[in-house]
Amino acid sequence: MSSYKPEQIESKWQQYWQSNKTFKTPENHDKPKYYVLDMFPYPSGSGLHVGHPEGYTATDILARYKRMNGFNVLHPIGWDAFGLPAEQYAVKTGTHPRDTTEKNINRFREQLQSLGFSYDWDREVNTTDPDYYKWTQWIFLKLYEKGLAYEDDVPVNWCPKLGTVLANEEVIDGKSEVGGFPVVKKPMRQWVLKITEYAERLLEGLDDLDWPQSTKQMQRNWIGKSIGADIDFEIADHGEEIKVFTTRPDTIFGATYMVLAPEHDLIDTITTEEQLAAVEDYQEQAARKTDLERTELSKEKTGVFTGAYAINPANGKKVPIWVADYVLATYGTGAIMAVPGQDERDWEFAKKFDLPIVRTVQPPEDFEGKAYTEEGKVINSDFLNGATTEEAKKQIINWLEEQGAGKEAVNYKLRDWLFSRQRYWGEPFPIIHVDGEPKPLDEDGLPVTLPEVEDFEPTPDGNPPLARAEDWVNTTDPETGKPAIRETNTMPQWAGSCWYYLRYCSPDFKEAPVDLAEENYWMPVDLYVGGAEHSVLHLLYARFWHKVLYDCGIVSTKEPFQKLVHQGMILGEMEYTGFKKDGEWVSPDSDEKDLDAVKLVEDQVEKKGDYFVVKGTDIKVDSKAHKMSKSRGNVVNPDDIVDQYGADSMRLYEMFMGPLEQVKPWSTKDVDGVYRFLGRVWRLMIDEETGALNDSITESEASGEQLKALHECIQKVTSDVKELSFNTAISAMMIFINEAYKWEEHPKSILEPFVKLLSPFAPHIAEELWQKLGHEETIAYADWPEFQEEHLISDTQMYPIQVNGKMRGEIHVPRNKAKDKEYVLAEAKAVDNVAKYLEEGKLVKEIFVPERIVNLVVK
Ligand code: ANZ
Repeated sequence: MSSYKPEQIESKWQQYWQSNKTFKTPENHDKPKYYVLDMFPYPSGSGLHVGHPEGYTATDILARYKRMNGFNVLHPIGWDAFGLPAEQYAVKTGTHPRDTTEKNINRFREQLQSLGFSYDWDREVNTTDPDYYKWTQWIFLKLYEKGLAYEDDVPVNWCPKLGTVLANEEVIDGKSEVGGFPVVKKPMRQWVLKITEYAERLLEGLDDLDWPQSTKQMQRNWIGKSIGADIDFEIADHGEEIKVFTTRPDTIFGATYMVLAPEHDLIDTITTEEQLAAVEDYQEQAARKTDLERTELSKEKTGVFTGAYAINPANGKKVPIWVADYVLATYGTGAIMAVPGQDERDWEFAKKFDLPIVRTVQPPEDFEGKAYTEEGKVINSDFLNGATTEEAKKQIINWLEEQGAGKEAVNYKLRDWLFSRQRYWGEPFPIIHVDGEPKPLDEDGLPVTLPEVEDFEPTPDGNPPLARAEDWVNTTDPETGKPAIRETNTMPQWAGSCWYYLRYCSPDFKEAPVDLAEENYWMPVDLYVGGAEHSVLHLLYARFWHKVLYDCGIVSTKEPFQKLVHQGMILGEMEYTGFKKDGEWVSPDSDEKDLDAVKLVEDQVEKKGDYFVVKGTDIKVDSKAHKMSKSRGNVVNPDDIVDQYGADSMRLYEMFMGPLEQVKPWSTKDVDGVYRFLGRVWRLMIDEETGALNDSITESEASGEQLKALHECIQKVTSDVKELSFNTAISAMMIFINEAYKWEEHPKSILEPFVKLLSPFAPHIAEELWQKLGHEETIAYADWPEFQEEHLISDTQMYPIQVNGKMRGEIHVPRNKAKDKEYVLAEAKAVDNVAKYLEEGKLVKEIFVPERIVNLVVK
């Protein structure tokens, strides 16, 4: 019972923490706070994967470290549990998504508890719990009240044969992924959230956030702000105008034709009789393509003439109006002025349809390209000639404003957020329809709970599954008693994760999604850790809702997540492939043909320089780690690792693999390495036979050397934890333990601080050792060891001893004698290997450099 047996220690401490509620969040606000948050998991049917504990261990270390540093810590977890997999499983098996979800959550909870994470389990949230989604619905009502939620006919992917709407990913080359049936873009009534109204604030808010630069850049690109002008082109012999958005108003004299998106409203009114059939035919074809297919630069341009002309306001020239699908209905105004001289797509199009090309920027002499898209000197542009692009933009905008033909404009790529899904397993909308008009329910009508249905598929007429629950759908307006129909769409899975971090601040609050006093104290989140796959959507949607809640006075903070870190993906074990020719190993780079590939295991290869070779040879092998996947058979199950090595080893290993944010291959052999390290920690303190403290552990005073080793470790671990550099912190602890094994005595005053340093990483073994060292209280709130610089200075000074400039030995003198020339020289001369040379000749000179070196010159 005395050697290191994690299975006996770990469940004991997990039970202790649970029954003592060790990690209950303090209710008071009288200490500084630290809110450390994990992206809550979707409880899938396959349980935790090894990527989960990576981020979760990192945040747990911080949570524990901060508690030991006197902070009130909020470290919660919950479940993002609405979503498609549970619903698809229900369609297949008839099992209600609620049952599947509950089962999966129970499994996830057990797994997380078996890893010893210090969550406050009293604050668990579950997005599918009516007590939770009541508030998701409540926030929707706020959005509705503010005019930020509206119904619109949105083009969706409609598959008539399957009778359903499909996601973009489910459509391949205009056909359904399942069955290969034609899919068309069809406008359908949907709920949309006006995120575009917050585009500028979502952009500005990024500046002050401590987030990875790449993530901020992805958000900026997604929002896609462009500054330019809106310009009105009059349609010849027609009362109407075409409004275009352009980022290059300076090129207007080169606008030789115009293009409308195939969905543009004006097409019907301006197309001439002769062109009507061709235009309608073209519109139909365009409806079958995705935006990506339409705008790809390499795709052959297509289009059709409407028969109508517009007047270029700059020079009064008549230019033809075309319809082409490289212009998207959803960006800018859905129409462009085409400037083939300066725009590549317009160039391709003009060449194909033989439209005029006028350059308005002077290309350099050696320019051989087609459209010249850079800036430069303006040409062929009347009063703009000679100006730079920058100047010309200002001049033409002023001129257009004077003429009443245009104005400066800003455009965003960001689109309003399509917020409804034709699914069962999501939050119902708190909306009824009375006389065909949407009407929000009152707050006291919440939550609108999901009705029971037997069949989770959409109905044959394309309605969501909720339409089957007729008793639920047909209701009355609580205000007037009139018959009403409930909204049968549900919210997308993003909804619940837009505000869960707020619920944790006051999970039982009955008046609002969050108690403002608690929000005031806990928010913003000080550290948020989760996958980089959420760089755009989740993080943007949550920021949007947060800003709306700020405007409603529900929260006091403008941004939810102050610091963000993405953990790197964990790949499967390295896979090695050697190559043979006629039974002999050859390098994969060799010129030989028809090599036989041979799978090798780790023991058959070794690292040489930057690559791996067949063990005992210089012959290179291919080495590569792949994403973990069932089909590849390289999935590591965290449960197996915990069973075999214990949770502390699992935690320590995942932090030791390499920098948190890096992509890293798994290596079970290295798990064994950290397991052995923990075994060494254990045996340093515990007698293998009796299970009691070793005799070497004493109350005696620590030596200078011991203090130095400890304080080096404290300094390194403390600064590394602050920087989330956990792998190097663990190395520092390993160095300490190696040092400690050299000592005969182990003062408690040295070992206790070390156990504290270890505790955030490997909390179970730390609690056990802490107890054996004589403490009755948990280590979770012990004071973090304080680093004292003075101990770093060693209490001895080393002098290298040279004779005639050659190194002949070294001495260690006590610190208080280090500058004592006579003492040091006497000690130096007494070294056997030095004395030998002194005897052979005559000492003519003694060079003494204090605290550096001794050199004796002999003749
Ligand atoms: C004339 C022009 C001349 C343009 C030139 C570019 C270069 P960003 O920067 O992405 O905002 N555009 C506008 N609306 C469009 C739509 N609905 N579909 C496809 N293209 C559209 O791009 C703005 C530019 O993209 C606009 O400026 C317009 O072409 C085009 F030398 O107008 B430009």
